[in-house]
Amino acid sequence: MKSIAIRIFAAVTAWLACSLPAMAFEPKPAELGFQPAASPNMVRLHAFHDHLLMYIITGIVIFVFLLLAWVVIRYNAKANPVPSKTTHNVLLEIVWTAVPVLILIIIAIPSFKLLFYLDRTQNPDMTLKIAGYQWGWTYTYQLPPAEGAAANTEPQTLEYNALVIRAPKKADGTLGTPEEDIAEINKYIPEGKGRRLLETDNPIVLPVEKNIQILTTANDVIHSWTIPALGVKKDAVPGRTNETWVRVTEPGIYYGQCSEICGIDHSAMPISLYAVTSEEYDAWLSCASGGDGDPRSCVQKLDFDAKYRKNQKAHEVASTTTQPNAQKTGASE
Ligand SMILES: [Cu+2]
Repeated sequence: MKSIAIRIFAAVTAWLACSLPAMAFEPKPAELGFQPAASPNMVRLHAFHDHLLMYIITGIVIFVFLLLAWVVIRYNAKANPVPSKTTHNVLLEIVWTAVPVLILIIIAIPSFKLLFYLDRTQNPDMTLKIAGYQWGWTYTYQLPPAEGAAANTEPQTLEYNALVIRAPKKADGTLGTPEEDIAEINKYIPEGKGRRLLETDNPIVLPVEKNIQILTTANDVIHSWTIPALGVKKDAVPGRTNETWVRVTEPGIYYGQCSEICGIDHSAMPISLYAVTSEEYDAWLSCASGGDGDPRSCVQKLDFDAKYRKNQKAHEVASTTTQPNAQKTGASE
């Protein structure tokens, strides 16, 4: 009887999981918490924040607030005209040293466990190499070995740049209006569903449910490759290779940004990622590496937008066109 109930429950859960709409993992207006988690990395970060840090922070805030209120009310000049001259209290001093140390230890143990978990994956299914530069990202994929290739053949790679999509700069160096940016994005992504300042000309495409090793580096200054919903944030440092990993659990569109203040166009190096099924990923990789098109046109050819942006709302543009977005840019470009 019990096993039938479990089977029914499993079937319903599986059905619900399959019918979940492919969604876009993106920032929303007036958001307070994290974006929904879409990787085991982010699930653990959520748990660490929600089930440990939040309780400790809330307790400390309430305690300090009550302590302050007590001091203000009980020991102000009117209520306590003759103040005590006490200077030391051994017990109190031990307590206010030991308790914070204890709190830090309680935080440190799960925190280190989490850091090691996020550090690397033992069994990567694939590797994505990421290089940051002013102002964009270079992605390198390793291609599967050609049939009949010798074991010691150097693996072929697919390498491309991803740059923010926005309206071309005016002759006087000013940027376009939000509407002009959207018009530019609409050339790549149909139905106004592209996100301003978050879309790149060539997106990343990754398969879901695979352990992906991520290696970051940079060509000029320090950048940081970050996708909030995946719980990935890794500094990209010139002359150094940093490692992390991710396993995307939900198909959909993911957005991130460079998270290291890296110069004048720091805000113009977003990250856009399509997480697709393994079969779709293979089709995209062979299209993009086989000379059938660039990474974006292969996304269009394979109709990822129709499938993965189905439930994404069209971009809303502020009604005013006089918004002074015409920021002057530096002479270095
Ligand atoms: Cu950067």
